[in-house]
Amino acid sequence: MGFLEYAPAPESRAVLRLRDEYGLFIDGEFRPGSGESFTTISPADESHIATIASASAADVDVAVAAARRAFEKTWSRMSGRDRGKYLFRIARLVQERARELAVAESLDNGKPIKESRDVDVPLVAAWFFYYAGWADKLDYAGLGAAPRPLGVAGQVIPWNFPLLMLAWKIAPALAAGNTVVIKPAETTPLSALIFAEILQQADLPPGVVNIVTGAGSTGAAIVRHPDVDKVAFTGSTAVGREIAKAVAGTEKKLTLELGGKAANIVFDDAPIDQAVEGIVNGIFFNQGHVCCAGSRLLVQESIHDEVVDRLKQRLSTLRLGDPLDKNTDIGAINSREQLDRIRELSRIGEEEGAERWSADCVIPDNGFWFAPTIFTNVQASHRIARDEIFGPVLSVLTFRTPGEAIEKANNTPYGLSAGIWSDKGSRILAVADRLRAGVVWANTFNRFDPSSPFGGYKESGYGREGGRHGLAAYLKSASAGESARRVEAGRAKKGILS
Ligand code: TAP
Repeated sequence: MGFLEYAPAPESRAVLRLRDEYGLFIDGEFRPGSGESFTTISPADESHIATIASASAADVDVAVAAARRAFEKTWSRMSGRDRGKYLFRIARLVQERARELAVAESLDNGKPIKESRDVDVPLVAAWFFYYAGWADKLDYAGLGAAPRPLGVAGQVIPWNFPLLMLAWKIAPALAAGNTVVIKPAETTPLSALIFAEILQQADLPPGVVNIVTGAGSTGAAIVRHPDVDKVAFTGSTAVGREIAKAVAGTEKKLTLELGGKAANIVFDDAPIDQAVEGIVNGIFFNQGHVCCAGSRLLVQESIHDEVVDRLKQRLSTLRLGDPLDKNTDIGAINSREQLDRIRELSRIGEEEGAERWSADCVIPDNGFWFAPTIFTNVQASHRIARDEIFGPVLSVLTFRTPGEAIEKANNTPYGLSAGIWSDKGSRILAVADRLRAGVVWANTFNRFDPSSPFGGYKESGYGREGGRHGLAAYLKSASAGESARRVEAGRAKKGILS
């Protein structure tokens, strides 16, 4: 242990009230699944956490039927004000059980507790609070008076932000009056199942939210179910493509939030210390398992050496280890499969001629770990500059002029996010305007807010989540007759004669 080394500061697991087994959450209660159960493990030490039920196509059918009943009998008939009350209640319960949710998330996913505690869970509550506020104001969502919910939403989410992605999906769907069947990822079902308990605590009417755990085939059964009106998917571009094909030609509405390979552009007039922090946050937050991660650093040639040197110094101070330790900066990689992919792409990076540097940290004996890594001397044609690695690996490229930076930044099949670091506001605006990315951060990175729309261009998907735009994905405009009746009723209420 070195000079002024941090003492261990583990968050207690005692706050968790884990069950040995979790069933499917359908129609307001937990019930067994008819598929083969699976185990969820801690990626930090491969220890068993709980046994999880798996939903077959028949179970998905039961869940969709429950969602349909709830949609027709209760949820779509309830006033927006009352729906909002349930959402506020859920938000407050998330806050009350925040510590437990953060511990569960770090245990099951491997992310550092300081991130699940300070970022994921507060944002989950914020998402529910935000959309609770919208539930009785849908007339102002920009879709005309009295927009209608779509019906049953089938939602499939990934493992990198398990609870936050669930909130991004469920909160707007419910605010708009839809009911939900959602599948968390196979490696991270735990926080969704604790969330199911919160729904029971909130007395949400049965069937409004159904949580079905299982593998990709469970997701495919949801997406293909004929009684699902809306499909919302977050995950890889490959699976997104399959889903787009499955939904094509049906009446289903679709939003896809897929992968990314964001450019983080640092100009020579940028405040370097801030930029270095932003680069670290951009790619090493959540072990780089972030769709909008700043995985390609585009740095102006004149400051390349200085930035890379400072980055290496900074990375040498990051602490990798126990996700439940409050001092941990870099947690575990979520699964062996993901670790293999990161290793393989890094091996290819070296083979293609890029120069690899990894922080010198002690890797625990068990579990899945990867030291923060930087590749310099990267060419735009290298796989590590094109493929999404989805891990703590940064590819550094250089540029000389703003035009070259823009060209290189846009030279990707993706278009989810980008970052610009510069002292000049005019340059930031001019460059941002020409970047083909759904979100562009300036002198910061990886900032999320429920009121701000998020989504991609090109192979990063289509549709927006967050803000008023996020509601549009779960609503349809009222018919002309319905709008006219509504206006008439409003006039009558105010005593205006037509
Ligand atoms: P995927 O393998 O695509 O899995 C995502 C979800 O889809 C999981 O629940 C998965 O189930 C399920 N699934 C797998 N095959 C399916 C099929 N044929 N039909 C329906 N569902 C299926 O992605 P991942 O590895 O979990 O997540 C990483 C990817 O997600 C990255 O590319 C990342 O960029 C992207 N991502 C994007 C965003 C946004 S907002 N754009 C946010 C987070 C992540 P199993 O887990 O059981 O396999």
